[in-house]
Amino acid sequence: MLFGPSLESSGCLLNGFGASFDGPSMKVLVTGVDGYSGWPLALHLLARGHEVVGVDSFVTRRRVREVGSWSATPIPSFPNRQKAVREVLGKELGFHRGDLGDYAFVHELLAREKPDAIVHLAEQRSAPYSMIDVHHAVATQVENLRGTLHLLYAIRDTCPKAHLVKMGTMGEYGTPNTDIPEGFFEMEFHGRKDVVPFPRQAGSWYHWSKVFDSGDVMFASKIWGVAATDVMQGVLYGIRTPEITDRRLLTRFDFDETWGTALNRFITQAVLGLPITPYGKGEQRRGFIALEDSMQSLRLAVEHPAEPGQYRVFNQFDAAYSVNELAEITARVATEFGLAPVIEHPPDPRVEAEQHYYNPVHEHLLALGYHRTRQLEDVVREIFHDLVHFRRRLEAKRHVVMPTVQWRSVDSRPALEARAPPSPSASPVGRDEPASEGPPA
Ligand code: USQ
Repeated sequence: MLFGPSLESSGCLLNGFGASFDGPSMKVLVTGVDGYSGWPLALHLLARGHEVVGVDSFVTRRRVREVGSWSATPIPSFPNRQKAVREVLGKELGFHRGDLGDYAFVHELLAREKPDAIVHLAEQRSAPYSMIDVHHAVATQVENLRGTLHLLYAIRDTCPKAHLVKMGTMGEYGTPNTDIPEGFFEMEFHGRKDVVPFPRQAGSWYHWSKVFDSGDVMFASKIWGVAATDVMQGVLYGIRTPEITDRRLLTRFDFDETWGTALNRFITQAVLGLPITPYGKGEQRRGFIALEDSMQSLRLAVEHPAEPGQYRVFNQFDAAYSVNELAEITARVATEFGLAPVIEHPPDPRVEAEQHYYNPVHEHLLALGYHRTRQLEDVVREIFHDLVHFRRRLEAKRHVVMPTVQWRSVDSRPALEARAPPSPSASPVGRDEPASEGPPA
């Protein structure tokens, strides 16, 4: 493994945020650095003493606008984000604006930066977005696979020792009526045994793109010796990490039906006085992990790299909850904020089991020293606290919260476009104006 110059030895000292890494400092390329988890990951790795270079095309900003929404937290332009990192953390965050769909860009990026590790988060991440119509399905699969393949080829040709940490999803496995191992299991068939990838049964075009991606990374590892960690992450929730000590360092927080994840949406619904919406029976169980603990997990993967030619899989979540349980916790905490939420069960717009067995194994990260630091209810309280502050930004977009994208029926594009516009009185005013939410000029 190649290591970049130590930031501490070059005089770039930690600023009191988190413990520094006692191994050699690494140079980490974070693709999707402008996103919900890319941004706090960059902050976390910088605080640990690593050198971080980010890359992003700002496509998430554009696509959230496409569905008529925005982040609850106002997001500064990227140059202003870098400036805030400099002023608050005393660190330099490198950055390249570009699209992983452009192979010349990816090749030049990796040839120039020669990172020790690449954390690949730059993918279309929304299942509902991928289910809108044929164009969104194709864009999701083409872009996600193309970006990963471009990275794999560029790693082979420019930095073959780099460790690729690729963001996958627990949703690749679906909800089989057996325990779910971490990537591989021993299969016996007609009297013969082998260790093989556990079957994937994804539940959206988006989740299938992740399955195909995993196959590509596993294959590149086999033929070229790429060191790879494939992270099967559960559903994220949360708004803060320890490095987010200043308003300018906030990460984005999506809450609309297309981009928001379940718990983040439930809390938004409670703040807005909308019904909390566990779909169908609400007994769908998923693995969940707080944003802060996801950062810890990704950092552990970076600091304990896979071996050349090794393809390893981490099931990255803390605990499984049903969406009913999340709704109940949300409703309980909401009352502490003087809210009176109601829970409703709209018909499930997705095609998924609404009651099922769910017991995935998650041991690999624990073996690397992972420990849960955030309890669900504390994070729920923290999100409420922040969202009450950003309430006007939520109010302005209340019409994009309830579900319209349907998995089983006709294209959902007309339903999305027919959503009522916000009433004039709900328009945002004052300090939460979203003027800075666009890409930099
Ligand atoms: N759900 C509700 N009500 C809602 C929203 C969601 O009951 O208002 C349910 C869904 O039907 C689903 C569960 O909550 O059963 C999770 O849905 P989600 O929207 O929070 O998460 P999902 O679409 O699965 O995707 C999210 C991220 C994706 C990541 C995935 C991890 O958007 O990037 O890969 O979580 S996992 O779910 O483990 O596959």
